[in-house]
Amino acid sequence: MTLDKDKGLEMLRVMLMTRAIEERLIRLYHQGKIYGGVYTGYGQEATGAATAALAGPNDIFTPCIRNLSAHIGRGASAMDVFRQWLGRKDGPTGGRDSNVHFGSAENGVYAMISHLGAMIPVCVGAVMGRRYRGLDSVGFAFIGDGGTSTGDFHEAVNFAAVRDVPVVIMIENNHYAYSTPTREQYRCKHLVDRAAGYGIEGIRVDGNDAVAMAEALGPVVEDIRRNPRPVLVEADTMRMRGHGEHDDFSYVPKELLDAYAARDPIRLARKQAADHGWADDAAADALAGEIQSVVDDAYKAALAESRPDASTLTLGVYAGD
Ligand SMILES: Cc1ncc(C[n+]2csc(CCOP(=O)(O)OP(=O)(O)O)c2C)c(N)n1
Repeated sequence: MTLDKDKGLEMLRVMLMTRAIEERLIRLYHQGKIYGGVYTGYGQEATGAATAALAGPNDIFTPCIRNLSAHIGRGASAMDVFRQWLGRKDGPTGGRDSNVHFGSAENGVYAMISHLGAMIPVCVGAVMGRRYRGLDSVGFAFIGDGGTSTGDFHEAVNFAAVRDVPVVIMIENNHYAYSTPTREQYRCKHLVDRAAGYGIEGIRVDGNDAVAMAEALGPVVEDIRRNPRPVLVEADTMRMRGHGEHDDFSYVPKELLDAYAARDPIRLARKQAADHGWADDAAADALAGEIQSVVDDAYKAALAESRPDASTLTLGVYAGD
């Protein structure tokens, strides 16, 4: 599959937007303006950008904590994200949550819950529901290397396999599950080797190269949309910051970080854009500048907004409130 200029530039936009938002969230966290932790997908922006570029309007996404780019790729704005993290009343969760647990029914993005693996069966079930209604939906379920050790992961992948549910189960292998390295997580060579055990196809991709990933997965997504079945994808990537901003990640060898810094997803996307003739350096700089000003305006505007009024605390607990 060869990507066109629109898709190529859209992926670059999504990654630049995600990076600019997360850089600001990190600062807001260190300024004490965000309650609780801040978890980012810094260095992992390509997976969400590539999958969103391949998805259709009826598709379902269940992102995890590293997948802000999937939210952005499906239509979330910088304002949505800052309102959410700052707990503002007009944010996606109305200020009830000030963390990653937000989604958008309109965009087909389900708000994650924290229990690792638990969103995969949700994604599988949601796609089945839409398929029963005659829609052409495909699911995109994200999980980390650590999350693949859960029972929910196994149950959901096996169930999707025997029911032929078209879901892309995207394992982002970023080398660490908090401080647990992959050598203490699994014994197979690659996580994607497990696909054979489920009787499904497995594909290993460079998780930092959005263009290469979209080119590799594009035909697969089209095929499972027509001939429904799940596919297991392992994206090789790296968590470039701590588990959350409270974590100094001193347990990660510097050489590993250096190796992946040289393959930063945005750097690769810019190179691909230049090589394909979609955007030269000046055009990519201009795009980054425009995005930065959108992000700067959004966080300032969100900071100026109010939190929900305490008297509304019990509203929305039951449907119809
Ligand atoms: C079932 C379950 N066990 C433990 C946790 C606590 N926990 C949250 S994130 C995390 C590490 C996740 O690692 P991984 O799946 O590799 O994703 P990454 O953070 O590297 O993206 C753990 C242990 C949890 N949320 N759910």
